[in-house]
Amino acid sequence: MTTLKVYGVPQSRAARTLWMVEECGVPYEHVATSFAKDAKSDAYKAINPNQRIPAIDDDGVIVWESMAINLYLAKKYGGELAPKNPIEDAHATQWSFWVMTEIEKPLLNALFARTGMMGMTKDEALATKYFDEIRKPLDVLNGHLSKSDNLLGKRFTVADLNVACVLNWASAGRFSLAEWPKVEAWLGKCAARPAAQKARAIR
Ligand SMILES: N[C@@H](CCC(=O)N[C@@H](CS)C(=O)NCC(=O)O)C(=O)O
Repeated sequence: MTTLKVYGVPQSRAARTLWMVEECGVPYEHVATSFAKDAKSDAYKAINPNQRIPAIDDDGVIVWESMAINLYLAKKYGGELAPKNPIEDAHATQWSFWVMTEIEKPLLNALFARTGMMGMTKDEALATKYFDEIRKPLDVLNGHLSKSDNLLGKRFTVADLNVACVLNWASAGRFSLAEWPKVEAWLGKCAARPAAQKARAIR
């Protein structure tokens, strides 16, 4: 019996959760909660009082915040995707916080400014200004990936998934990452994973 529910339409940050559950190979029910309407209902408020997506209900355990959800799913169902010791755990947390604080907001703003999504006026100068804010963090990531195949070492883990799912917005906005060749190559490998492709197909 499926006890894991994933809330959120795939055209949202819920795509991260869907990628993770596909990696875990765990049975789940996808509740395609829209952020504009369904997430504002009283019923959903009981799942996520912030009224945002994604959220999960794992047999009564409710978790919201996309990075926290993925770290939880990795540890519970992820096998090799999970941190194996406190050091890996610290580094998985580090990279997850890093991508949310250093990359997510400017990259999303750059995407909106370039594409006019979410009602924004297309403004290429603004898109460039926002993208410029992530150049330094991209240098940091490129430097790390020059010494390591993946973020925690040889194998692909939740740290890679959490960082890659945010950086995927660069291709959605047609921002070239060619200046950061290690990042570009690593991101390509992440996106080619069967679970990532399966999650994308849900759209
Ligand atoms: N920090 C949260 C952000 C969640 C979030 O903002 N989700 C958007 C959809 S991608 C949402 O629900 N927006 C509705 C709103 O802000 O009212 C996370 O990573 O889970």
